[in-house]
Amino acid sequence: MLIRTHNDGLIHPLSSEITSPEAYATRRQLLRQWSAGAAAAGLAGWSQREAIAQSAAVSQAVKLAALPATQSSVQGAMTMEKVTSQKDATTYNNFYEFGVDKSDPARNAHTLKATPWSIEVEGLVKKPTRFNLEDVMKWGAMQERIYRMRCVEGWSMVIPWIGYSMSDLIKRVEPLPGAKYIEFITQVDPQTMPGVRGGYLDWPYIEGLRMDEAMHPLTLLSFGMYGEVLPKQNGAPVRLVVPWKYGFKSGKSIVKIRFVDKQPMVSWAKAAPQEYGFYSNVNPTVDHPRWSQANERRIGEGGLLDKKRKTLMFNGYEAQVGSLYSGMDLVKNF
Ligand SMILES: Nc1nc2c(c(=O)[nH]1)N[C@H]1C(S)=C(S)[C@@H](COP(=O)(O)O)O[C@H]1N2
Ligand SMILES: [Mo]
Repeated sequence: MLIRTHNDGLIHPLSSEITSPEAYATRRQLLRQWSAGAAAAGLAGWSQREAIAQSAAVSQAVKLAALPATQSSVQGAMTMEKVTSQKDATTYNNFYEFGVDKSDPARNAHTLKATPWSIEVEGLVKKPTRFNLEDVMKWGAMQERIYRMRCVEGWSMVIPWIGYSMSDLIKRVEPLPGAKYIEFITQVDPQTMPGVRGGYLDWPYIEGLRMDEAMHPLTLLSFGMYGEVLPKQNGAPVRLVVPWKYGFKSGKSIVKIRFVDKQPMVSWAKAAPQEYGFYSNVNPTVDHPRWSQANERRIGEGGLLDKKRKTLMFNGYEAQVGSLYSGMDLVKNF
């Protein structure tokens, strides 16, 4: 794979436009290439694999398949802000299943077994079914979307995701009228996820959205980033991306989607209910109990000493999503 650096200007070419022509192929071929890449990595000797793991650049070491996409026309989906470097986006991560340090996922996530993969759709839907990832990938047209992402810890990035609106999946599985919320349950495997043995959270990692939030066109079911399939440390092979909420709402490596009638208990609210609520909308006026949420540090803009940016209401997506919360007390519903 060519390692492409996104341009630094205000206009971002579509990742697929700068992909070599031979990288275009059907999704089935892409998935085959992808698993072949993973297998080749598996054949490498122990010491070599250790070296790869230590390099904190696993995503570059394991060749990732291109994931063609068209530019999104969804309102607000293509921010013109400078895109974070692919290196930063793939080496500074939160994925507690692989450890709690920012560098742990890039170092440890190579053990994640991302293929074969299936997603179980259960609860209040017409016909609960387990689907193969390859089939789910065909339920929507792959689009590139450049989203601002803001972690609850106070840092942010701009990432060119690839995927389709979650609403495409929801319509496809036909929720019953009683379905008011969706629970997203992610992979938990102590054999391949060293952090799971660490007991930081009550596994599996679970996230949730209200049905109208999940149906919002900006809510993305993501299969790739930077023109390629998702690196493991970023939640391969499929994750949620909800750009107006703190980063933790964007659950990685989803294995189950459950339609429910009551607000689900989600991992971070369960772990620290006084600090994390169900909604977790980015809101510069509602502080975390232990720190302000008024500002953020954009990764790649010069480190800890760099001047901070002001955090925007709903992470800058207020025009698109503000109406979902009209009349709600956002201090109470944090
Ligand atoms: N399964 C799982 N998903 C997760 C997390 C996690 O620990 N486990 N961390 C969340 C947090 S706190 C953030 S900020 C984002 C980070 O996504 P990125 O590493 O792709 O930027 O993933 C979210 N999704
Ligand atoms: Mo986060």
